[in-house]
Amino acid sequence: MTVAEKTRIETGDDGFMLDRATETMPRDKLRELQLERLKWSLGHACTNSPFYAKAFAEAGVKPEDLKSLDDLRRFPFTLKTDLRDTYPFGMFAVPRTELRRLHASSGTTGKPTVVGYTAGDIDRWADLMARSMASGGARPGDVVHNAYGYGLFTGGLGMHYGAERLGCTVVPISGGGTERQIMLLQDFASRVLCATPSYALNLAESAMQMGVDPATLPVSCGIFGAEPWTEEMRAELDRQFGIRSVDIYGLSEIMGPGVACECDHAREGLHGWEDHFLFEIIDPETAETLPMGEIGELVITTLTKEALPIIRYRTRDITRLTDEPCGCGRTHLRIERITGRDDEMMIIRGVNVYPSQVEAALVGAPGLAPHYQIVLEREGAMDAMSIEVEVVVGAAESDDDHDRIAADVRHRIKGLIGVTCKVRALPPGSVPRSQGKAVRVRDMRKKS
Ligand code: DLL
Repeated sequence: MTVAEKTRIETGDDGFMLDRATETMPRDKLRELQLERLKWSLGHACTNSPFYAKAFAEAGVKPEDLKSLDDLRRFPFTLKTDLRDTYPFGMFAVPRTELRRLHASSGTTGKPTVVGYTAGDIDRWADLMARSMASGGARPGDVVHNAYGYGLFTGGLGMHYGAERLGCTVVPISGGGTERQIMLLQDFASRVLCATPSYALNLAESAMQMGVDPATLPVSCGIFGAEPWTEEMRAELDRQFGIRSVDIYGLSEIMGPGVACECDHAREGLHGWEDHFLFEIIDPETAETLPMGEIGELVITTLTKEALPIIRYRTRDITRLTDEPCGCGRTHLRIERITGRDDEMMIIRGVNVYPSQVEAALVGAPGLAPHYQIVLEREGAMDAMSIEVEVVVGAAESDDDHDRIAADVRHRIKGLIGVTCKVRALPPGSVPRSQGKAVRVRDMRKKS
């Protein structure tokens, strides 16, 4: 099928959808489709992946035991360590010669997590990315400036194939070379900017340093994700660029970007594409499945992946689901903006704190630039958090000014999160800028 044939444009009263029939499928039909595909996925995993054959046997379950979607609870979880333990190809369910592409997560230490795709997997991924981008406001014919990193990271190529499938013109710029990016954004008249939110912020700042107001750039749609970010950060990015930005979610173990994406209509939660994935929320402590609407850990099962079917993957991402109808007309459930990963949660004087809560308290505060880092230290037997913020140019002349701004931030954090912490207000440009996924936390506990 050609790109033009694939890029089926359907418009209606409620706007633009790439695949209206699927995106607005009644929920009972969607569940029927999920059940049929889930049976296939469990059977495929059990027959073709020795890892799953063993895992199912140990849990005493067979694919035939699944009669309803609820029966999935009887099947075992998959953990990130399972992918590491079977490095590199141990979980794949197709012969190596069927793999058309490999990606890998960077990982801070040791071996990366390797994922693989058949030609069919890459094709479906492009479809889902095109669907996500269309839902987020991209249109065929747009120039898409793709500043997600290319390479083993799924962001760059995932977006790239999706944008081409949608019928856009892709600028495969990747991350870095920030000043050049501003020039090309202007010269190529890119309407869509794809980047991590922290890198998008870096781009806006560089534009200003070059004397270019980011609001005058031709961009009107931002497709931002790959890291946690807040409504406050969205407001900041939308204001600086003069755009409407949407949140896109995904993870390499499940596919890459495009597992879920907000619609630019509501921007209230990310539509999780239920024709290809099954979403659950569990209690991260007990691993019990929680009802719709409860906050917990997101667990995802692939329904159509050939090379690497994944059953009940514990993402460690904390969020909640809703199947309330969305104003855009799409029927696929929505995943609330991810608060953070459960392994990023800090316990500060007995209070659970996610970096995103700190971001929400900081971004938009008077005199502050939207750049920050959290430093974790050990104070006796307790963890202590200090926050490095940055003042905007002209906001602080003297040490007293810096102290006043720091005291104000300390007060905001205490009021909004309920913890007392040290705050250092640093001169403009002091906090490291992101080229991709931002490093928000500097953990000094092991070193001190
Ligand atoms: O980050 C895939 C991606 C690329 C998503 C581009 C969106 C855009 P990984 O490198 O495997 O894949 O990292 C996946 O990043 O489990 C979350 O913890 C986090 N993450 C991804 N998107 C979001 C988001 C890509 N929108 C991990 N909000 C996930 C919050 C996100 N966290």
